[in-house]
Amino acid sequence: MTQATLSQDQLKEAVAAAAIDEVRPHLHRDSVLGIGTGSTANRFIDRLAELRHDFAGAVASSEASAERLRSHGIEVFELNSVGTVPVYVDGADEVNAHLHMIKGGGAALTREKIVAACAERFICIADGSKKVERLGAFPLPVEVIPMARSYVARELVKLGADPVYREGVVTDNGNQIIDCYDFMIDDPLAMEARLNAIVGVVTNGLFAARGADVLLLGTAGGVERLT
Ligand code: ABF
Repeated sequence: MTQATLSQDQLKEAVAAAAIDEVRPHLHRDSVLGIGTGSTANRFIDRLAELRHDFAGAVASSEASAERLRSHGIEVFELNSVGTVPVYVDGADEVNAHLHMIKGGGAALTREKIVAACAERFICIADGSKKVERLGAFPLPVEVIPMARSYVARELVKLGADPVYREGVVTDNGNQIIDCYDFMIDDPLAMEARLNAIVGVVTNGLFAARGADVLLLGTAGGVERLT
């Protein structure tokens, strides 16, 4: 098969496989790995299952990933019972050349950000469609305390976003999601801090203050490794 015929699914498989090689040096009897959420992370979980006897277990950024890990016989730990996490592997909705990301399309952004904060190393796995010059074509998710939703939406309009309530979605933390459309982001670091300062915002999907350390990007030419 030529590289040009690789589907998005095959690119996700390729980066999941590459991520296994990336985490291998971190596998030992006591290590607890950080595991993300989404279809690319799921492929990584499925591959990790073969190595389940080589490490202690995992912390997960969502209930869905925790369930998948357990289904493979991988023990899932509470983050509070674990010290630092040597490595965290997760997908992204968009990633730029600085390895800043938009995440949270799957509504798991807060837990993802917490696990990322605890991780010594963040490995982002993504197919080539996720790489962008400027973040923002993908609607930026903001997790809000439910009673603050309208207030936060008004503040987001002042910042230039077109906020849309993601109806019917309740996060693993019992909160709601507002997606910011038409919101091109020139300075991800500054905007991440600005959004976090709005009262009622739990967190936002910009991962710039703590971006990825390594990006494994699935492209027609193979898996690119960017740092
Ligand atoms: C998580 O899963 C999220 O932060 C992001 O929204 C999503 C990416 O999903 P996929 O790998 O299915 O494209 O990593």
